[in-house]
Amino acid sequence: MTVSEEHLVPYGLTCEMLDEPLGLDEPAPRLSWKLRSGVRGDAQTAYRITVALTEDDLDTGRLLWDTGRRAGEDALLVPYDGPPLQSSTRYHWRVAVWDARGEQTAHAGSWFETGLLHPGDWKAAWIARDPESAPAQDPPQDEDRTERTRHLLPCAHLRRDFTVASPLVRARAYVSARGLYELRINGRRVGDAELAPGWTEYRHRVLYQTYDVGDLLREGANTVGAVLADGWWSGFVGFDSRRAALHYGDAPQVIVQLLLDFADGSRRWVASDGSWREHPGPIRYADLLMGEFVDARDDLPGWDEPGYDDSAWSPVVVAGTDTAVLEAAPDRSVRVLEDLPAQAVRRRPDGRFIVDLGQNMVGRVSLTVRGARAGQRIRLRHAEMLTGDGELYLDNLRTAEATDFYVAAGRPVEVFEPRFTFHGFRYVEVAGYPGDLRPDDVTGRVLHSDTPWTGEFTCSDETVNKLHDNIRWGQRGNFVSIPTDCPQRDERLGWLADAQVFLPTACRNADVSAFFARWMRDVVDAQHPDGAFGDVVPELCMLREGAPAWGDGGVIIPWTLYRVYGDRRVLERSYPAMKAWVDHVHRHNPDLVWRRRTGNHYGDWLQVNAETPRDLLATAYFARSAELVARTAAVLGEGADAARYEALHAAVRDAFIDAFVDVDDGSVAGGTQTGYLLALAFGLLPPRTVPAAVARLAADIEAHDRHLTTGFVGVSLLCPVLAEHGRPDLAYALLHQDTYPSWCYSIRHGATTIWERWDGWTEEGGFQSPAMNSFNHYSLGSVGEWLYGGVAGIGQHPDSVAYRDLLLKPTVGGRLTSAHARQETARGTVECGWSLDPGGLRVDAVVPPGARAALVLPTAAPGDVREGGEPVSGRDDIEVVARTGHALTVRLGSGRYRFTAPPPAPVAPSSPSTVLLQDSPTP
Ligand code: RAM
Repeated sequence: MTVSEEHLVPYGLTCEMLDEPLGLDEPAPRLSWKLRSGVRGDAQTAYRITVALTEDDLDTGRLLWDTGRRAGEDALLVPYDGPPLQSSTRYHWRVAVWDARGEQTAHAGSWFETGLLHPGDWKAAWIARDPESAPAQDPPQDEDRTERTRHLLPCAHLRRDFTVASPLVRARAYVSARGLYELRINGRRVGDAELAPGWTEYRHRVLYQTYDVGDLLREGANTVGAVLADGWWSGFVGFDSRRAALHYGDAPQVIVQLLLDFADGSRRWVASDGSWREHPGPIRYADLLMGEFVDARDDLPGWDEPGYDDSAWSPVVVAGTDTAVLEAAPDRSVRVLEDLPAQAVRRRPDGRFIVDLGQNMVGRVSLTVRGARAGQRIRLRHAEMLTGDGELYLDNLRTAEATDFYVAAGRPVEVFEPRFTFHGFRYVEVAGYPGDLRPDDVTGRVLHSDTPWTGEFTCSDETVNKLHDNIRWGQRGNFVSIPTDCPQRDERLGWLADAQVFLPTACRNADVSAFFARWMRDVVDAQHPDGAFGDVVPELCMLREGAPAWGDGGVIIPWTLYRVYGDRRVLERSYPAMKAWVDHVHRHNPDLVWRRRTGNHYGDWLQVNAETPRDLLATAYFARSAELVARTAAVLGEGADAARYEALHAAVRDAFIDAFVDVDDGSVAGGTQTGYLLALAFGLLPPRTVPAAVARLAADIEAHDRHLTTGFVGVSLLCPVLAEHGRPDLAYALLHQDTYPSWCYSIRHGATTIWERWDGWTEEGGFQSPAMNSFNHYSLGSVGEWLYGGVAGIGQHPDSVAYRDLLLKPTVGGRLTSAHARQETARGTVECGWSLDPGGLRVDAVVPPGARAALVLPTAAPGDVREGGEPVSGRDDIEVVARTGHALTVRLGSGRYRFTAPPPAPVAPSSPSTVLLQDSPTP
């Protein structure tokens, strides 16, 4: 329908937070749309959703479900409530909206498709290479095999031929693996998912992907094939020096089911079973940590096409028929989402080349090889950093070998790109390359979970922009199927604290709703029977109960997803587990100071000589989790629970004050920045104590010559707490600081990602201990949230959900002369930005239909504020709600606004700290 963009228009339609999802298995999938309108103050006043089997049916009114005209602003996650959905069926849906005048202005349509909803829908069996079958290849004798790679087995290629006897109207492939798979049909790769089916808590769920394969099949002879690698199922995972065999299985398996719908209305399944045949092929081994070894002389030309002679291949074995563990992937796959050209190639005296991609990235390289002789062996090693003499710095990879081998087939031009491994690197060493390696021969293929970018931040300071860029690279590199801590060494685990501190930043940058909601299912399922969440999920290597701030991720993450995306279902599904966690902590700490059952208590991990008392940190988190469980209970209508956990929250807060706070002088035990930050951010102090505590926090930062000392736990709170409590000057001082320890210190020394440790590399000490020193960790990048929320000023009211009640509060300060953020929220586009120029201050804001905003405009002359060139008072589109000496607060409905005002008075670093601390020095 063509409509004027002037009026209310729905766009960005999603089902289960995905755009046109293929193969969902939610029985009541939720439909959402965003809104835009050129009319100020516009809002949706009613909507109507219709669902049918075809678009024609939507037009002609042959509907399966029709909400009728429903009054209200709802546009988010409206659950389908029509007749039960059928398996493997596409449903078309349409939403029509009525605007603020009550007129129907536009409609938009989309579709979703169901997967295999019922256990009986799976006809396929898990198949695998027969461990008894004679190896079709000589046992590995490659001199480059190491102790760890010696026992890795070739990637099985599995195939079968089949005939399509009559015209098809539709074909689907449902595929999964215990391991990693690549599906092939008639010589072509199916889909572009990488590392599929992804990593989940395999004991509870293995995901399957759905592909539309209609274009790949033809009438007559067809072939389906799969290549199978160990991946997380049976490869090396984490830092145990053993293979994952002990965690999951000892060899990979695949399950494939093709659905063929014929023009005559009949249907046929082609399913993996004992009739498939198997052969090793060119991939001698592939392992996520160790790397991939391809011998192109063993290529199997035509193996995935009809007419191939597989008589020398071995029969597969049926490894199982258990399909209950299979769930439709509810989020987007890992994909190659960017290519990086090599920036420079340096030849070493011995003929090796060191390639610089200019960016610490995650993925692998594509290497073009020209004129190699058959059997020529090329070795690729990967590293994040170089040593002083220009060689790869490999020590921090620990036991991860991150080494790929390619043995050339001897063709004039060959391209090597490993398929079942990934590395974290900026530099690649290429050894054994024939002739001269040119930058054009190497491309960095960046892969990560496809979580669409939704946020933009930019400001007038290039170092701050670089920090933002580095934060985003940390997000890319560590959202690989699960949120990991690091992508390079033998770890790459789903640490809960890292995830919870970074999640607010992640949600600003990208739509991580489906990605995190899916991971939360695993967090819940991995909960220990007594209620403890783990430190890492999927749970392996670290089997103890979660530490304070780590286990609490199980409470904080679903709450954050609800606040940002309005995902109530993730709250409902996590709620019993959230409660059980708080009950577990409470049961073992009846005196409400969390001292017992603290797991591997990491404290304020990787702080800088400022150890926060661990009981204090733990108790602050106990209070926070109790509070969030209470708020969750209230959202879910569990009134009695809400009261009970609110009482617990209040009691833990009292216990915190008794144990750790001097309410008169504002000191908090230990006197660390993180101690003050936790007390202030989590609302643990009596109001009268707050100013003194802020002053002490500020004094500590000053005492460190305006440097931070925070680790993973405190760092995300620093700038927001300082700015909220009247010290934006200090928040900016820390943001701009570029001597050690600071964010910009790493940038000054060439960082292109966020480092795990403030002192990952220093001028004085060089590299930190290689025992734990990642150069691609997102935790210390949790300041990204403040760039959007504080610097540019996009926030929401504490009770607001999915940016319904915006709080736009730009923070003019630091070295900046402008800052601007744009966020595609679940409701639509939100923008806030400011610039200082000789004419004064300009503030731009965009509020989507259905949202409203309070905008706090910092200016020395609130009486002189104008919008669109006109004064703001007496207007019906802008309500002035407060005027103080240095700010004007206005309330806005939807629309695009441009305010101009005299600039704010320079922020005088307020001095209560000085006054106070003369009387009572810091402890
Ligand atoms: C290391 C990593 C990780 C952190 C744990 C406690 O393995 O730094 O990010 O969460 O320690």
